[in-house]
Amino acid sequence: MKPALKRTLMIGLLALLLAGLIAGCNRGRRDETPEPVSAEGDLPANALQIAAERGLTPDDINAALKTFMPSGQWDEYLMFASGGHSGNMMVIGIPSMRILKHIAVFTPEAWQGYGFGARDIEEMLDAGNVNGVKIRMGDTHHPALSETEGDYDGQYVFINDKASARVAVIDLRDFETKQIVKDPNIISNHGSTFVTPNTEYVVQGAQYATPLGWEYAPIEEYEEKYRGLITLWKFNRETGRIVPEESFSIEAPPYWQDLCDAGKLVSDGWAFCNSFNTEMATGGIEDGNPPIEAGASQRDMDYLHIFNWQRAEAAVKAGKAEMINGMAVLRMPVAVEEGVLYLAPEPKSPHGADVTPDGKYIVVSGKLDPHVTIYAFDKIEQAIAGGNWELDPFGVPVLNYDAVKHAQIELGLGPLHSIFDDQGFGYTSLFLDSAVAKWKVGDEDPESWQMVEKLPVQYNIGHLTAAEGDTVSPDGKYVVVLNKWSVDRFAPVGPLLPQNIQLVDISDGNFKVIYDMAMGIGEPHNAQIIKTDKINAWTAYPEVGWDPIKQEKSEYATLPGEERIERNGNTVEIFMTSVRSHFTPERVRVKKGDHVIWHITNIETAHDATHGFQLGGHNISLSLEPGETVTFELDVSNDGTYAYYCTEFCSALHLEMMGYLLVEP
Ligand code: CUK
Ligand code: CUA
Repeated sequence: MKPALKRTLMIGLLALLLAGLIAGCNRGRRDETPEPVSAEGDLPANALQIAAERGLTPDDINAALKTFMPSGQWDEYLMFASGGHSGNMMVIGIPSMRILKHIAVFTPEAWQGYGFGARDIEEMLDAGNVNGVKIRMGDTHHPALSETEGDYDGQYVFINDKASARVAVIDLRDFETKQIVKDPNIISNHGSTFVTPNTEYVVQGAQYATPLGWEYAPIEEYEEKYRGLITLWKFNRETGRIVPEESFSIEAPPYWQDLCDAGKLVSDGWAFCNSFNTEMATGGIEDGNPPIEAGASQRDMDYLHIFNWQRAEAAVKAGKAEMINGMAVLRMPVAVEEGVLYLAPEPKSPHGADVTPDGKYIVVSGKLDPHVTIYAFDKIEQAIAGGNWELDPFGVPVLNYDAVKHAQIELGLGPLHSIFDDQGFGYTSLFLDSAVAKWKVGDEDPESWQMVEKLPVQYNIGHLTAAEGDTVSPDGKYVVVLNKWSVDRFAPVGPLLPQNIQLVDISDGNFKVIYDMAMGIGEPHNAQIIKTDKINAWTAYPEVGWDPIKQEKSEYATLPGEERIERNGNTVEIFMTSVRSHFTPERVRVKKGDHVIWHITNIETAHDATHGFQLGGHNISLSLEPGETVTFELDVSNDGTYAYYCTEFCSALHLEMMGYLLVEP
């Protein structure tokens, strides 16, 4: 037997042994449930004493009992929260509020080997570059779980980057980002991402208007040249990718489009985006104009954008779109002609637009109006059919407000976003009041829409979310409020404070905060909460030698015994394996000036047997999850002696899991 093969076999055996040991002690959920307490109250004798010593109130004890997760037990729900200007996404267990994962999306993240050398990931991130500028940050706002018939299906999650108008696709088999697409015609998005009920499209509304393609135009020509945009990114569920060639945009007036929501059930085929700054203020305080925030808040009404994506799709297929910077765009006059785009007045500087679970009503919150305004979808249809509109300065029909407005509920100051439970209640965040308003979702009778009660939260709530709360069948049980300020809620950590994410118990008529969670790694804007058992995540990649970006076996997969170093002129290609506690080969010799292509396959298949790889002095950090093959490339411009080593404490001999890169002068 060749020594190399013999060594490989020995290492393989050792790995199997260790894998067995680990699998034996790691069965996931708690499998031997000790006898639970009985309802008659056989609590440990010191329970009340502990509570008294800690100064806990009965409410505190109740909250602790509802959120405590026994060791080894799984949370009932997973919350996908945006990470704001961290550019990433978080996965948080509910009700424990434990952070389970920080998913790297737009911003490099060394722990996950994301954006530090891995070639496929660099290529994916580069697809989001703008005009040749390498973009390695983002501002994520609205995660959207994929849906089937208006219900979360647990397959994918999407999220936007507001700063550069990009959208990312994350596959929930491995919770990793697979694709980033850049809108070629806008530079900021905000009404993004929202999916249509069968994830046919990922909806993206723009925000700050620019000329299409963000080319230069004097700001004095704002009304003529600047435009808003709504993009429908076509999603292919089989390939798990957005298909830009089948995607299209709808040109809109240069109002600042804000949040969007897709219609569902009766309103399927339609989508709704509100807007602000229909004043078309552009600032210029230097030139004696009102400041932007005042200029953009002068009118009593802004416009809800109501658009039919199915008609838009048909018009694009009929060749009525214009190609602009490689994207099919339905220009405004065509969109109006085809019955694709309408507006409806909405009070005043609105923020959230949320469709009720039955798809019959659209709830709009005006930041500067104490009400939420409810539009009835059937009234919108009637107004459209009856031509009950006037034209805005861009020729877009503005439906008669009184004809489409169904009800208003006075909730309090600064209403932003709304979400729903399973008992027929809506919940709206009140930013200025620092409170959540609970209200009755009514019916055809406008008087049936009623305020119920208010809950103070700490402080300045932005979004709120509920268990499956924006699907056709909300679960109730929990509302999570995502507060912007935490001020005095946590021990001091310097001037930059965490946000305060609070869990609210809404089960059985409750309406109480039961957990404060400091979010110290980003500012979550929106979040969505899905039942944990809808997620079918892999524990290891399906085959050893897996390429997670292509989701198929890699052409560079290297199995034990196939490790080698090949030289071709100045190019050196390394085929390496990793297994507890060993990289093969252990010595890599190259010459200064060589181009190195380095493939590493983690040949482990055991649950959690991840290795990391960092190479000092070269900015290389990889995560090698069980079965994964990763490639990085390097121009070795400095001679010297470098250590590479495993960064995950994977075994007792983890510190020995290393090797030398020897660069000869
Ligand atoms: S936004 Cu941040 S609180 Cu981007 Cu949906 Cu309202
Ligand atoms: Cu592999 Cu540590």
